[in-house]
This record gives sequence, C-alpha cells and structure tokens, in this order.
Amino acid sequence: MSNNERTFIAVKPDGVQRGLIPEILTRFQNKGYKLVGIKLTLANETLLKQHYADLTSKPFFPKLLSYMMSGPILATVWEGKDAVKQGRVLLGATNPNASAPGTIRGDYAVEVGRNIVHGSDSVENAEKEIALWFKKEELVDYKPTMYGWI
Ligand code: RTP
Repeated sequence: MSNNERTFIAVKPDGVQRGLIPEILTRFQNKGYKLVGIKLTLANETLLKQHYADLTSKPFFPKLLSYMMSGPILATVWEGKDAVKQGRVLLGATNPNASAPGTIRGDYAVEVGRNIVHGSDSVENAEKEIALWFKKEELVDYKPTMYGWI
C-alpha cells in the first residue's frame, strides 16, 4: 500500500448533532493521517442512492435514507498508509454493540441505525466515494510541515 492512499470518512448527522466532530477528527489526526478534504454538507436522495448503491434493496434502506438526510454531514478525506483499512479499524464494526471499546462506534454508539460515522470499505470504493462527494479542486495536496511550527 502506498503512503498516499485516501479514504472517505463521513461524520453522519447524529455524530454532527452530538458534537462529535472534534473527537472524530482528532482520532484520525492523532493516528497520523493527513486531512486533504473537509466540508459540511447536506446529502440528497440522488447522492445517497449512488453512495449506498449496494443497499438500495435492503429493508432498512428507507430508514437509512431519512437518517442520512436528517441533518448536515461532515465529509472528509484522509490520506496516509493503509488509510482505508485502518480507517475502518478506527471506526469499529458496523453494529456499535459489536465494536470494541476504543473504536469510535464502540465508545460512542449503541444502535446500528445511529452509528455516527461512515468509512470506505475498499480502495476502489474510496475512490468512487471521494469522487461522488468532492470536486477535484476541493481536495488539497500538500506536504505536512508540523515540526517546522513548533
Ligand atoms: P458505512 O457504509 O456507513 O460505513 O457502514 P458499513 O459499511 O459498516 O455498513 P453497511 O452494511 O454498508 O451499512 C451501511 C449503513 O446502513 C445502516 N444500517 N442499518 N439493520 C439496520 O438497520 C442497518 N444495517 C445497516 C448503518 O448506518 C450502516 O452504517
């Protein structure tokens, strides 16, 4: 895996409303990933049907749609070694009650239908999701210079 693998991480409406944006950003930052895109946005049905294309026939899909359209979503893109796989590790299992303590869902959620965050599950899907949620010019390529500032 290259060092500049990118993943799409979204703080879902419940995570935004519960004030968990700073906590979730901090976890990705502290792990060592570089933020290359971020925006607060509202999702519409067309976008969500593309984003969750594999789930549209599931019985829970209507509930998932209204959940994801219930408020703003923080869309982010993070870059770094194994960002897709490790991003999913930071998130925890889809069902928060199967997520280990120390993961975001394990620490902050109890319901699968209110699981706070989304993370791409493969490099291929990460590329698709990033292209779906962001315009090319909204992603910033830069070299982190953290140690030059302290
Ligand atoms: P996500 O895409 O949100 O990161 O979640 P995931 O890959 O871990 O899980 P996936 O199977 O793709 O499901 C997408 C989202 O649908 C909601 N869900 N509700 N039984 C249910 O009510 C149910 N199952 C799934 C969750 O919000 C899940 O994250």
